Amino acid sequence: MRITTDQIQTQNDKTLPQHRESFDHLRLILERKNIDSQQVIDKIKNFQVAIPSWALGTGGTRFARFAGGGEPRSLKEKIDDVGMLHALNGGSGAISLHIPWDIPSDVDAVKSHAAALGLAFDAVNSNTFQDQENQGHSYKFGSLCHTDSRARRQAIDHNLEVIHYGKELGSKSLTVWLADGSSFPGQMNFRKALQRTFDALKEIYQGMPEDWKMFVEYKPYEPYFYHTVIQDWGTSHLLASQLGERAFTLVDLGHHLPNTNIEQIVATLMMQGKLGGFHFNDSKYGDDDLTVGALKPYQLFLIFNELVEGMEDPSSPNPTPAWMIDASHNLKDPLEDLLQSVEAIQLAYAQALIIDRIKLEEARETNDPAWAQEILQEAYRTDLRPLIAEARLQAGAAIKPFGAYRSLKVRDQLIKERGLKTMATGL
Ligand code: RM4
Ligand code: MN
Ligand code: MN
Repeated sequence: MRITTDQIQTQNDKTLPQHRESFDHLRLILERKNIDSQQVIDKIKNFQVAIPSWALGTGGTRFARFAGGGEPRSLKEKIDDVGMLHALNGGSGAISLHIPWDIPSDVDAVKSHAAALGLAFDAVNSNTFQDQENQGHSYKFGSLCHTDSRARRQAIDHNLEVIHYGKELGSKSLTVWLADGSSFPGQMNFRKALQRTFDALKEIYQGMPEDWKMFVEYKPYEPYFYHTVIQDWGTSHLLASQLGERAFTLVDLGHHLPNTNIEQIVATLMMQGKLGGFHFNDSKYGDDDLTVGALKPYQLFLIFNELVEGMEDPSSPNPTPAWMIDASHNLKDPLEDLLQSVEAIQLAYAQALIIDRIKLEEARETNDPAWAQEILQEAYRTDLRPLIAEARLQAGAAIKPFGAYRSLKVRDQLIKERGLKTMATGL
C-alpha cells in the first residue's frame, strides 16, 4: 500500500485554514522573541529519523505476543510501511536493517523500491543475541566475549557479513549491540570478557570500509541479569576510543538505570566527539517499552538541549549523530506509535532550538539557577506543534499525520492486503 500526494492533499485541505491561523499566531509570538520561524522549520525538515525494520510489527514480552493485523510479511512490505510513515510526516526518510531478520535477497530491487519512496538506508545492525537455525555455535554464553574462540569467530564473521549487506545497500555505519554478559556472580571473568570483546571488535572495525562508522551500544542489564560486558557509556567510550576515530558510542534512551542523567552523558560524549548514534524510546522500568515522549517529554527536551548545543557549535568535534527510533510496540498499532514518536522527537528538537542560549549562558555565568530554569521552561512551554505541522506541510506531508492515518483507514487496508494473522520478523 502507498499513500499518494493526492490523498495527503485532501486530508490537508480539511485542516488548512485552522492550521494557517495557529501558525500565523505562533510566528508572531516567536518573532517577538527574535526567532526566525523559517530557520527552525528548515532544521526540522532536514532532521530525518530512521525507522528500524523490526519496529513495524507488534512486539511482545517473554510472556506473550499479541500480534496485530496486517503486519509486514517481507522486507519489501516493511519498506512500504516506512514509506507511508515518511509520506505522512516527512521526517522518517530512512530505514535501519537488522540482519538476519531482514536479509535483502534482491539488492537492486530493494534499493530501487526504497529510493522510489524517498528512503535511505541507515546503519545496519548485527544480531548475535539469538541463535539462528543451522548455526554452528550457540550464543547462550555470549558472542564476541565467548570463551570458545569458534563462537567468537562466528560472531565476527556475522558482523562482517552484515557490513557486506550494508555496503550493497549504501549504508555507511554498523551498530553493534551485544547482549553478552552473565547472570550469576562468578560466572564470567569481567576482564577477560571485555578483552575478548575488544579484540573481536577490532577485527570487525578493520573489516569496515574507510568511510564507515561503527556505533557501540551499551546496556546495563538484560537479557543477562548480573553483568553486561558493555554496561555503560564509559565502557563503550573506552572501546570506541581504543578502536579508532571511526568508532563511536551509541546512546539508547532505554539503556540506563533509573534517574541516570542522560543529558550529561550526551554533553560529555559530544565534547569528546564520540557521540555517533542515538536510539529514541521512553521508559519507566525497562528497555524499549514506551513511545518516545510518552512519559518524560521534559527529559527528552533537556537531552535535545545538549544535542543542539553540540550540533550548533561550529567548533564541536562531534559528527551529526545517526538518529533512530528503537522501541517495541506491544499494545498500539506500530505505525501510529511511530508517528507519535517522530512527532515527539521533532517537538523536543524544535523546543531546544528556540532556547535563548545567550541568556542561558548569562544566567549560568552569574550563577542564577532560577533564571536558567525560567529560560529553559519558556522554550519548553511554548506550543510549537503548529511549527512542526508547517514543516510537514512545506515538505509535502500531512498537517496532522495521525489524523490522516486514521481517516485513510490505513490499518484496515493493510489487513485486507496482508491478512489478519501475519507476523513480522523481529522481536
Ligand atoms: C536492544 C538494543 C538494540 C536493538 C535490539 C533489538 O536492546 O537496543 O539497539 O537492536 O534491542
Ligand atoms: Mn538500541
Ligand atoms: Mn534497547
